[in-house]
Amino acid sequence: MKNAASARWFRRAVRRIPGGVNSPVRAFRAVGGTPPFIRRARGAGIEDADGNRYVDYVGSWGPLILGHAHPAVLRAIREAAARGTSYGAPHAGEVEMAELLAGALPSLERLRLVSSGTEACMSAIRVARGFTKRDGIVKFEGGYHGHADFLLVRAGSGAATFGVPGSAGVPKEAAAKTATLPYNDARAAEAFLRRNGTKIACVIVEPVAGNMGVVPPAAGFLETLRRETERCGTLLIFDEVITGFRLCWGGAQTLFGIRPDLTTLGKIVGGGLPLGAYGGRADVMKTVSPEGPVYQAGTLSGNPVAVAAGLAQLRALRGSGVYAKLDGLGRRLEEGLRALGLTVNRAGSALTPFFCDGPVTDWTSASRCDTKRFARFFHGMLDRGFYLPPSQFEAMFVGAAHTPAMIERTLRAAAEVLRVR
Ligand code: KE4
Repeated sequence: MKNAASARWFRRAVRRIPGGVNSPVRAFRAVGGTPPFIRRARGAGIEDADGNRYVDYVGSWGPLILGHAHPAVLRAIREAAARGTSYGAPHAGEVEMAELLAGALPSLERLRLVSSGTEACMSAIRVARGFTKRDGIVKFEGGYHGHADFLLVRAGSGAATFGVPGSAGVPKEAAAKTATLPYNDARAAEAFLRRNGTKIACVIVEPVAGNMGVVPPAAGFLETLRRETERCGTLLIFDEVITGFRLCWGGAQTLFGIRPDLTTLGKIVGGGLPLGAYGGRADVMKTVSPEGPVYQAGTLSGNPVAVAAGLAQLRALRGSGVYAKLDGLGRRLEEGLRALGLTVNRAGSALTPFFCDGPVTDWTSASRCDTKRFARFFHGMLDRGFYLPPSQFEAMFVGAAHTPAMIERTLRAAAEVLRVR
């Protein structure tokens, strides 16, 4: 693919923006090369500054389940923007959004709209700490919940100990209250909570992990977290920023029949504009300012244009039967890639081809992947017009704009790449 225009833009970008990007993964550091600068997108297709076209399996990292520039979403954005882009005051749309989210996820008795998944997770954890008056939190290796200090934490010396900073700039005190446990290890979680539970405000978990590549929950894992958190008065937070409205209308909590105390949302609920949400038990959310003592705020929280985009996408999703179509396309892609010798994990329309032998069930197994082979596969696919996430540890997303023919073309390209690289 010719990339002179993207290369020019990238050279300008790196002079003013760290890594030339506004979010690290976009810099292609994990796969090498120059990231295409995208100039337009529609449906399942994106086009870069050099006019190259791709079938897009990133979908802006999950939000665009109906595809890029969906007509209903664009219309809603145009109409909302014509009424003003932000009021900094309550408006009807945020009430309609709150009611729609609560209707889809019954655990969301009360909720707050924010502007990103990071804000949703950061706020939910502050609420859990305020409600329980405890400081400790538990996350899982390979789990990502945005970039709040206390979440950028690596496992300490032993996995079941409190954490150490996972990023420069995070004070060790901020990490010291965060324990990182192995994902899908129910026994480790049970043992840790039995020993430390009375100090733990919350356990935050991706009910289907998406940030080590897609890793579904092992049988009994989520049920153990629910039982053990209940036992010690710790709040269970389902981070459904990826899984919310991705796996099914009611998210992972509906699919697995588990009621968390708090849920975080993002991505799809904003229809491609900045919107997140957190919420859950009414008694817990009563602690949020101005009703209660836990402060959380945001200039653009519940932004009317973002809410309009999100409502349009969710209303187009609701009852559309699209999930059956997405599952079918995802299954065909999974089976086709597996037939080429790859390990593939899938949850609905989110899937990851892993370049490793054996199953991928947690961070330890995911981290054994051959990331150089993945990088070669990534570029082979990009050169053939298929835009995959530029990291082994991310999810591919199939959306409503993808077609069976696109999936077949993708599989033919993959077979060619895997034969030649
Ligand atoms: P944002 O702040 O990026 O909107 O959401 C943070 C977040 C929270 N929880 C989960 C489960 C998430 O996956 C994310 C963000 N996901 C990454 C990619 N896996 C976003 C892409 C990026 O960082 O550029």
